[in-house]
Amino acid sequence: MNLLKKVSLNLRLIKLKRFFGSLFYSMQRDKLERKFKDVKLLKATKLPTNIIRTEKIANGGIFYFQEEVELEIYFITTNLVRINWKPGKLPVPYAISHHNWEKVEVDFQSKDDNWLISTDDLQIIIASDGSLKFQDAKGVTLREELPPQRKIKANLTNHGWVHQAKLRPDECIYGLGERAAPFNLRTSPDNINQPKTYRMWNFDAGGIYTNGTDPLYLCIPLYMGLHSHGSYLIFYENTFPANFSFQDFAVADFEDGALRYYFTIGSPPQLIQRYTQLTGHPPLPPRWAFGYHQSRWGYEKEEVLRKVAQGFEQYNLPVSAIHLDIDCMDDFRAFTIDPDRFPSLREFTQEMAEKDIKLITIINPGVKSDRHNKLFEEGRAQGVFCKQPNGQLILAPVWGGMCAFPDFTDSQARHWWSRQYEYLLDLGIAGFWHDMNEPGVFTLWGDSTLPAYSTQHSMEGRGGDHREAHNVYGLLQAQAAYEALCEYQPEKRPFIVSRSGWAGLQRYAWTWTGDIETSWAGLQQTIPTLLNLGLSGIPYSGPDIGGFKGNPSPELYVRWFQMASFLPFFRTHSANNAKPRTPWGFGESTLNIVSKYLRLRYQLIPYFYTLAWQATQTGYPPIRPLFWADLQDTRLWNIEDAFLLGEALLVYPIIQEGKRNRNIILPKGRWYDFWNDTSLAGGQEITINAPLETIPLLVKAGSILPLEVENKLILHIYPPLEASSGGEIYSDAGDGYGDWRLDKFYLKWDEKNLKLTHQQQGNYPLTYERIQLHLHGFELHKAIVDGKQVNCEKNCLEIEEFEEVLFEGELISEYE
Ligand code: NBV
Repeated sequence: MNLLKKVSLNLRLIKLKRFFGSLFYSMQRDKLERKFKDVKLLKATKLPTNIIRTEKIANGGIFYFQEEVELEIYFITTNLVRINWKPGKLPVPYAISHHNWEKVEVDFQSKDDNWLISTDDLQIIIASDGSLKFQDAKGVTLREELPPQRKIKANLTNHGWVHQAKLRPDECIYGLGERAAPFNLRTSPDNINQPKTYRMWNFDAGGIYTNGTDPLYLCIPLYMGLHSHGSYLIFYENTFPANFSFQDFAVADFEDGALRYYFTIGSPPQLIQRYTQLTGHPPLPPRWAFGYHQSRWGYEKEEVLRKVAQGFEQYNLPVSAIHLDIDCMDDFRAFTIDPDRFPSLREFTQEMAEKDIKLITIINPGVKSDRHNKLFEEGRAQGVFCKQPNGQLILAPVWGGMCAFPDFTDSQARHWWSRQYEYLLDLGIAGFWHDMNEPGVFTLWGDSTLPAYSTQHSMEGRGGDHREAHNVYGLLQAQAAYEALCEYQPEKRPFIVSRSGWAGLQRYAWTWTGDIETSWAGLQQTIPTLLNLGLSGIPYSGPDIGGFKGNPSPELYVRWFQMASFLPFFRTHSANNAKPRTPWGFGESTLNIVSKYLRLRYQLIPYFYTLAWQATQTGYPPIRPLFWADLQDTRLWNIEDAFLLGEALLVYPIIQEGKRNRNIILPKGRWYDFWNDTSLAGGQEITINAPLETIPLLVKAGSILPLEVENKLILHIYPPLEASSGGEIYSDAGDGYGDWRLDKFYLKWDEKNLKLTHQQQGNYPLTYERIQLHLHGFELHKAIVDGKQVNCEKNCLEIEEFEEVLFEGELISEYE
């Protein structure tokens, strides 16, 4: 039999095996679920009736209603409150990273028929029927909640809660984690691509998804409401499946658990800041992570990877990481490397390290159940896998056939899993890419995950089924990996990418937007998906450049690449049946364009890195919606085809085939066209040219944009519209936890001249040989650096460290 025939026969056999595995599993799952599913029908929904007693407690109060319903209000700070309606199983606090809050002065009084509980910043009016009104310090109502409904089953057990709030006509809704939906999640009746209900149930889209697919891999029961009276954020600390919808009312319908939520008011940046104070700030990633990542499902052997790396060398293109998909595993067994295809991985990682390329490997949570699989035998002996109520293992098919699944809600299982990373770290693997961790399994029908009722979890010892554990499965796997990397490589910062997750994932991992379809619609969907992830506290994400399944046209690839060069996670990836996708794979003219953006991205790394440092302090995502720049301009509330990168850059990608210009709305202030310095008045709507080689990119007046070119730091200075502005650059060794420095810059008008002052904090030495100052929108006549006149040419001057520079000249004031 010739090789081709043999391969195709093998493939068919594998497919057949998979088919029968999935069939068997789907049938067995249904049988199990029939046995354990609580089929007693919903009997009634009950509302709290009257308040029969109240109790003042530290930081808040408790309201006892008839019908055995209890409401606890607890102020965590003066503007962040935790509300808990009972009864209902309290959550294991997986999302919460900060527990020791200070005492808050709370005022507690009855007023007419209502109760009022307040701090200096936030007041809550509790009516005797259980409806709540949230007001700011001035008494402006920001949210009105209806009395929550408690769902009761025929056996009188609790069955979760339905929570509703009135939405204002102009109110926009954002968040919910990862969604293939419009940026504003409020249902608009005429948008057919919009889900009417958003499900909270992490879901493996199974190789492809498009606009309107819901749910996706990473759901977070959090949303932000923005309307003409202000904005607020609500985060439900409940991991059970739920349905959310936003028509006239915001409805959150949970299948079980207590109705427990955190609520805060303020501007969107303040909301993110408070939410990430509660659930954790993202740690600083290693600096190389902001470089370019090349990936493909189908890099089958060492030689193929070597060729890819050589391609980057040959075309003189920078690359920071190459990802190894499931092709690198030995018989799809977790934490193994195929010895035939990667015979000397240790030497290979070293060879790549010499070229400054890191290798990242995929990790799937399923452990192949096979007596010859050491990991499986060890895990079984230690009792770390998920079980059925009768103690038997839950097995489900993934790549390697029937697999057992570590119960990451058990700290011992996490610890056991953590230990497994050491082997690959020791081989020189620099980071890990967690896939299929919803967890996703192969089914022929029904939900493609573990049985919801019959899979038992530890939930840190207190017990629970998969309905409760499912949404935190990926989060806790990421925690195990993060802790492993901290332990085994304390001198390095972890780099983990996780497809699934929940509130708090930002503490451990990046994510990517999974198997987005290769199409213009897929490109367009990426922006709202990333914006909503950012507003859900997840700052680091990006799409498969070009889409996962299918082959992008050169034009689609160029436009996708251009956009992605301004996104935190900058990675090309594709399915195994797509053509190999590299910057040089589309011909010379595409290569010329793409390499220009690749280089620009590397120049922008000091800017990305500074944004990352800022995220460690504030939780702000690098990618932000346009309203971040001016909340008062309601036109910006629905913009979903553009984004801000930090404070300084505004990116208006081209997301339609054949388009060579596009309409843009500029937030207030003044903006400069990055490519030609044209100065544009904020607030206006204009058309901007975008030939194939150009992505519309604008810089805000007053910015100091740091670019790194070889050993030079170029500060691009855009004069402020107001009297002054400022900027900062964070730097350190790029990895580890050593010295750092923060260079702060201030720009100030001194009549017609512009003054730049510089202050340094921290001890890390400046590693650049030279600093170039490049002025835009200003005709430079003379520059005086720390009292001495310095040569300047074409609006540029080169200096070393400085404290103060006076730029004499004139603002080029006319603008379009
Ligand atoms: O491991 C294969 C793929 C991976 O390339 C992709 O990025 C993941 O989202 N993985 C999904 C599993 C197979 C999907 C059909």
